[in-house]
Amino acid sequence: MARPPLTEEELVDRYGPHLNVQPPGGWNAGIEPDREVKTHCCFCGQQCGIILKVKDDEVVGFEPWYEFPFNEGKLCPKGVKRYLQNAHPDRLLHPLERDDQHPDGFRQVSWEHALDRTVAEIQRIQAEHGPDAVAMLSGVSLDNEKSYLVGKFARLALGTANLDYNGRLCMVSAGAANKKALGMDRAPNPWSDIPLADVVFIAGANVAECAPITTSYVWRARDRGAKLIVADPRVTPLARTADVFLGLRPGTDSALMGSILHVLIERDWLDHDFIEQHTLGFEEAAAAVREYTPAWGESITGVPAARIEQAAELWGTSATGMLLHARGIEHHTKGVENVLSCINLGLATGKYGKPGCGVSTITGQGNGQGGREHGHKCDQLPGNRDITNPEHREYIASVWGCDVDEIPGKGLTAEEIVEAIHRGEIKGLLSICFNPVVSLPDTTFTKEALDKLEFYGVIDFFLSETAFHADVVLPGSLHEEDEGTSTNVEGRVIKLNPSKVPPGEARLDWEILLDIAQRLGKGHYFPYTSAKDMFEELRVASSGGTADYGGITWERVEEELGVFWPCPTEDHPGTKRLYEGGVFAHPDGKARFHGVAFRESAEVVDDEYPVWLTTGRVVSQYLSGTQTRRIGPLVAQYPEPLCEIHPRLAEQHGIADGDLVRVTSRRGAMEVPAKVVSTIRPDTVFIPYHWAGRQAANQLTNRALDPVSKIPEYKVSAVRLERVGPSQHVVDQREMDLQ
Ligand SMILES: Nc1nc2c(c(=O)[nH]1)N[C@H]1C(S)=C(S)[C@@H](COP(=O)(O)OP(=O)(O)OC[C@H]3O[C@@H](n4cnc5c(=O)[nH]c(N)nc54)[C@H](O)[C@@H]3O)O[C@H]1N2
Ligand SMILES: Nc1nc2c(c(=O)[nH]1)N[C@H]1C(S)=C(S)[C@@H](COP(=O)(O)OP(=O)(O)OC[C@H]3O[C@@H](n4cnc5c(=O)[nH]c(N)nc54)[C@H](O)[C@@H]3O)O[C@H]1N2
Ligand code: SF4
Ligand SMILES: [Mo]
Repeated sequence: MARPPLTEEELVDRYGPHLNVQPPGGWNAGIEPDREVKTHCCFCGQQCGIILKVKDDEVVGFEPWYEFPFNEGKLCPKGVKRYLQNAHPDRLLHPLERDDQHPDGFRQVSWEHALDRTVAEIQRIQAEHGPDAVAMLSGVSLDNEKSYLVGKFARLALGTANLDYNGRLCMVSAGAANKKALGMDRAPNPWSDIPLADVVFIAGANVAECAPITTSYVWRARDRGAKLIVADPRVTPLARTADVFLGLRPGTDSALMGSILHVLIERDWLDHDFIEQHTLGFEEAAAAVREYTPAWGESITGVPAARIEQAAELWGTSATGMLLHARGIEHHTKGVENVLSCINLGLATGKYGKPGCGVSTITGQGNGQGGREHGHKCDQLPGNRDITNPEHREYIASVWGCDVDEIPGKGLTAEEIVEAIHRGEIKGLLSICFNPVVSLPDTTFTKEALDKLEFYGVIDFFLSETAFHADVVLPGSLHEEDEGTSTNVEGRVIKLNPSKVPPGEARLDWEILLDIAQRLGKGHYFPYTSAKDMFEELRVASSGGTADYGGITWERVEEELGVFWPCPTEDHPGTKRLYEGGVFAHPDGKARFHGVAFRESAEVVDDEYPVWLTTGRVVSQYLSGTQTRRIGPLVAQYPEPLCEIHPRLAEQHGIADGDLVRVTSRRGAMEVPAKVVSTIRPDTVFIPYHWAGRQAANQLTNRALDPVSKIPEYKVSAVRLERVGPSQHVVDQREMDLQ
């Protein structure tokens, strides 16, 4: 039986007064705002338009922004409640320094002291161990301006090669595959193309909970009669309405897509003209799937052969079609291959460069798109340039006014940085907008690594579980306190407007970085007085790159309600749909097929660990939860992680709904209440990962990485289950937050 929702009293009782359960002044208090600010939601990559109501320099509520074309006023529960993190009692208001004698573990210090200590430690470590012994980790909840700044800051102020970002846990498999196959890394379509598709194929994306606004685009296609195919080990809310549901075993997407390609070829549901004129490598892709009959596909994926044929027929015989994928196919040691196998289906049937046609990745974090273009990544320079390409380096050196040799080479990726810290090779770390203790696989390993650091500085607005391992915590800015641009799931650049100033002694993130650069003696490279100065430089730095923002101005973005890149000049309208006329972004204009052979995940089930574990999200919580676990109504909706188990698997283990279950993998174990549901495969369990400490799903996950993208395999681990007893609430949430 489902548990009744917690009352407000129960919530405060259980989670403590640090939880914001009410807006200032109470619900619907009818507060008259002083100002209304048109901006965008701080959470996912949909970047919905929203109007924030501001009174006395506090955000006190929101209004729908109906004119913004992407969401037309619609918001999901997180967008509606996001303003409650504002004025939160946990907000960091002063710099902190580790103090093991202090009851909180930290003492309050002056900015002067915090910055001096940070810079002194960076300089000491670099003098003793070389520049790359200090690494930086960053995140793409940061806007384009800050993403650009961090890329330049790490290379020129810190002088380290070892900069990477949390998109490494998110978008990189899609990014690598898009670049390999199509020459450019962006969804090929504006979302207004979705309603024009005759078939919508959703692979490894829980659209209704994780890209909620995209649901309305799918409904519009359905209203026109479009068919829906969904591939997921769980019958997600949208999958319940699918014409063809492909309930595959986790980690078998390339086998599924390979079998579909096999059928397309066998039945000749191919666009031969398109293949001939606009692509290379079809033979190689066809050869790889020669043996992948639907019967073989069934034996690997568990999806009945007849359904594989049905999916192939719908995709192959529809005049238009869009395939949307997300982390369900990308969080794998073969994440890049999985995406390439989807792109093969699009190319084989000519579904590119036309209205209602395309294979698109659904971006994750707020600026998951823009943040992966402007030099945040360990191998990248602005405009999606390559840090190992001499011409690209020369160009960026000319924009930055530095010697080309001052720009370090390619560095380590996020998980590799943590491994190098664990090995003792990297000794100092600065992080902004990243919570690796909760979000990286194998929590124990991550914590061990962080505790080996000689110096760790964190910039955040809450004391995240990771910040708790820091030596110095610098209080940065919340989304609504800064100004800049972000790039949504469609490649549409949008404008974020400030509602208030940071409280207490908290400062804008970019001002903190500029101060550190100044103290490191590199201030001359960062002569900015506003975020707009950084955007103007980003425009020049990205010009001529594949992600070209040269013609985009803040003013245009506001006036046009978003501008799509590439947009090389101010009189260029921006590019909504890529690859029109079958012209791809490789120098010869042709797309590449790839031969994709199925291989197993890094870890497979066996007698000791006989159950597949996959992890992901729920609608009311966001990422590592630092923000949404502090917003009362969102916590009320889903207060703690639950383990989804099929009734048959539950019965085998004597588990009833609500019972506490111990889930054990080779990395660790956790105890979590069971949610017995018939919407999951009987050989698989699912745990959302938004919680910390003993409630963290990443205690169980595997550090195995995709060899190309270096994304961790969050979607496949082998576990065993044991019933512990009837449900109980294991620990106090406050204790959790601090572990
Ligand atoms: N509510 C909410 N929304 C979010 C976020 C959030 O934290 N909360 N985060 C944002 C971010 S950063 C991201 S990356 C996106 C993620 O968005 P999604 O990728 O849609 O979300 P996930 O829950 O990680 O995984 C999606 C689906 O993959 C399925 N899956 C698991 N294993 C496999 C597999 O092997 N193959 C296939 N085909 N499917 C599999 C899961 O059952 C799940 O339904 O969401 C964004 N939006
Ligand atoms: N098991 C499992 N693990 C996963 C996933 C999964 O599906 N399963 N998904 C992975 C994915 S797709 C992602 S994207 C990652 C996300 O993992 P993280 O990036 O670690 O998660 P966030 O919650 O975004 O952490 C961001 C931190 O930055 C802070 N922050 C947010 N905005 C700002 C800002 O503007 N300025 C500053 N200074 N700080 C800010 C927040 O308070 C928070 O502490 O998790 C990954 N981990
Ligand atoms: S769909 Fe994403 S951007 Fe829109 S309101 Fe929800 S979390 Fe915010
Ligand atoms: Mo993500």
